[in-house]
Amino acid sequence: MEFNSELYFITDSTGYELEEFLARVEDALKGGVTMLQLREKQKTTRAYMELAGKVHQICRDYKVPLIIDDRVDVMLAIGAEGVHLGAEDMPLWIARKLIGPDKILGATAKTVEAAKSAYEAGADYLGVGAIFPTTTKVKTVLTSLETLDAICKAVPIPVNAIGGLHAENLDVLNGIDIAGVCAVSGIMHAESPRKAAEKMRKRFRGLKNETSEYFEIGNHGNVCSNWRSNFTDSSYRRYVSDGASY
Ligand code: TZP
Ligand code: MG
Repeated sequence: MEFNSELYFITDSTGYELEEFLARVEDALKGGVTMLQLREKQKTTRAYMELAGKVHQICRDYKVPLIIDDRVDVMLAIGAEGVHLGAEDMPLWIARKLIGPDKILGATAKTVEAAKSAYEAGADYLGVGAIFPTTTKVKTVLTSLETLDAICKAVPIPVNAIGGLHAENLDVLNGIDIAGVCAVSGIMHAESPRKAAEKMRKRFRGLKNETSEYFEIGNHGNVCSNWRSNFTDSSYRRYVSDGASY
């Protein structure tokens, strides 16, 4: 499955009525979000599934893949495009067995060793952070830019930076071979999620100052359409010309 992690919006429904939450999600998609993660920590399985189904419908309208945080069962039940797992969730290799080769498997990694293990266990992309302190409820520690850079160099799958990121502070990521940036509050709680997303994507693109030329192929054939890395191993890279890949 193809994905583009350039602007990865991670939702937080805490404190919003359903309608307002869904309206904010859609507004963000209008602003150019390329990938969306539904992240729910308090909901029952039933409530998580119901919300995921609604968000999935909106994502489909914008052709944006929906990734479910933590829960392989919820992802499979609603037919979402992928699942994101951390160190306390189901082991990645088991998740990969359950979801098959075509679903997107994301993993959190905070060290080079964890990044390599996640790649070897079947992850298609990594979320690395927190880069800046975050106001979002999460068990995390700060990850240095040096570690982020080392992770990008250590694995041939796309790496996204996460944690306290918004349009105004992306410059620190300059020169690091990330595929994209993740944001919860920078988009979710912005006065205008659409404008926040637009600005963040524009800034990220400015930072990268490049267009897509390569598809990188993860362990399982899931491809990231916006990213090119320093890896030259041809088993991971297909050159893309005129929309055709070979
Ligand atoms: N993992 C590391 S930091 C973080 C997660 C889930 C939260 C990011 O939220 P925000 O609001 O973009 O800082
Ligand atoms: Mg998790």
